[in-house]
Amino acid sequence: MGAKGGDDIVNGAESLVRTLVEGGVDVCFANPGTSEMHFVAALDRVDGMRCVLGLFEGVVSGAADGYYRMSEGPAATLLHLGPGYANAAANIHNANKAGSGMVNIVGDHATYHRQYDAPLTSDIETLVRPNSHWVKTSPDAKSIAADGAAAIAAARTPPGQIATLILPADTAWNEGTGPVAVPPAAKRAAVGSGPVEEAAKVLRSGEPAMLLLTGRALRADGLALAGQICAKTGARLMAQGSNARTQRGRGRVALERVPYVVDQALKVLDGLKHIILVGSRMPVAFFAYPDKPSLLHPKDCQGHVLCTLEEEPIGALEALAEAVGAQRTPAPVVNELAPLLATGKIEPMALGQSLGALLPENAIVVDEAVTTGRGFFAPTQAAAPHDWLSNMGGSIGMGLPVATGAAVACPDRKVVCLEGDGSGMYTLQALWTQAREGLDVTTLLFSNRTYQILKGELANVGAGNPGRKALDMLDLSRPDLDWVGLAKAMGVPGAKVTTMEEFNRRLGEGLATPGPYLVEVEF
Ligand SMILES: Cc1ncc(C[n+]2csc(CCOP(=O)(O)OP(=O)(O)O)c2C)c(N)n1
Ligand SMILES: [Mg+2]
Repeated sequence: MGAKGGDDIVNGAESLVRTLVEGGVDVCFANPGTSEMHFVAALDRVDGMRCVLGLFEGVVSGAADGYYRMSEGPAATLLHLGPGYANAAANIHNANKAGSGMVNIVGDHATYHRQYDAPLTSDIETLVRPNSHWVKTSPDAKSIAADGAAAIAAARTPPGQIATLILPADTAWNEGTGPVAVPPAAKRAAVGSGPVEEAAKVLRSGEPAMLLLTGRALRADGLALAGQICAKTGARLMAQGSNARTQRGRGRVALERVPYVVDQALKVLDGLKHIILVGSRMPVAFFAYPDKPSLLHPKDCQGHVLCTLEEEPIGALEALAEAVGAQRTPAPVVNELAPLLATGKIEPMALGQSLGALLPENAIVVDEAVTTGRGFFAPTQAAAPHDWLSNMGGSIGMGLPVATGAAVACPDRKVVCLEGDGSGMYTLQALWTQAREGLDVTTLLFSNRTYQILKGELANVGAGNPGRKALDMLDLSRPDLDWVGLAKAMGVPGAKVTTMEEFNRRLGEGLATPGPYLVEVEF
């Protein structure tokens, strides 16, 4: 069998790349291998595809997640067989929970080569299925473009889906077709009158009620409507514990999140009789703990679905505002001044305060600050308007990659990545991609040299008093990580700070200079 794919014919890989570009998928986060070489070669022959190399597949998939959250269009990923996918899987899990769409292209052995069980052979379909809404192995080169178009359509299905196209090497190098047009994107379904009437009835009853928001409803327009409804009816307003993208800051309706700590969450939700679910589900504890409930709402509290995550929330909130007569009620927006800079010793609330003071207008905040950042919402509430992106799937190592993808999606906006030292070590290669692509990301690396959160969790699960061996599993010292050195080695300048004055200066410096910058916050 002669390998084709010279300049004279359009091979399968090229027909796929053309289909992607013409279908509006013009960014590909990639970590290729031999089976993807024809795809890589096609990049030179097709204009319009921006290809971004990640040096670990978790960077690739996390970047696709951040890209989708900010651009609302899927990026492609290029991954090398089963192991490449497996390395990407944790951040695909996170993206899936975030409702982010992406088109994964996973190379495979040539169809006729699979039977010989060469080293990289594995059952890719089985590996990818749990985190993919759409899976297909392309059977031949003539099918690839059509399969690619179907994958894009699947990825665009609201709120965003994971589509995985497996590309055997011979389907990439044999003669393909022209590009295939992508079917029109599915629209979010409108909510009917039933759920609106039910929610309105609950709100009119005067019983203690709360609107619980997530997903698309957390943009400024949805928040304004929810703010009007709550101001008019006296209902409370909250967001889920984690949310893919929340618009916050001055001029917007502020809201609290359901706390992570079970006892705090139980207290916050105590007394409620009704929760109106706007894209959300009834709140559940992140983990089970002995003698604590999994469900966080009071026993006699009822849930009412106004809309699901897939449905269109703005129309539903408009209809609800009308039904309760809130159209002319002013939404209670934040109009305080941003906080002043904190000084002195570094501690979490001081960091939040200075962050609130310095966040530039329209910043994108990616939050994987874990314990350090748990209280950052309050002091950043009156910061300049910004978007806040959280970890949706609980798999740490999303922060630096999501920030990378968000910066690719929004080159005119400043990205501020809040990163724990433990979480940061999973996917620190993202810093290299930020340097190579000149991405405007300022990373605040919270170097407490521990898995701090797990110290609390050890006690919470009733595991008893930890001894030396157990504590060593939660400790990141011996040796201490040199984050400024790590960043520098990957082409990202940075500085270490040990006081709030230095923090303020260095964060200011990072924000004022284009390109990536890292502040190692030692405390
Ligand atoms: C993929 C994955 N592995 C392990 C964990 C368990 N885990 C949760 S938080 C955490 C440590 C976080 O440490 P760090 O980022 O330093 O946050 P800190 O609590 O110190 O602020 C670990 C290991 C996880 N959530 N995901
Ligand atoms: Mg830590």
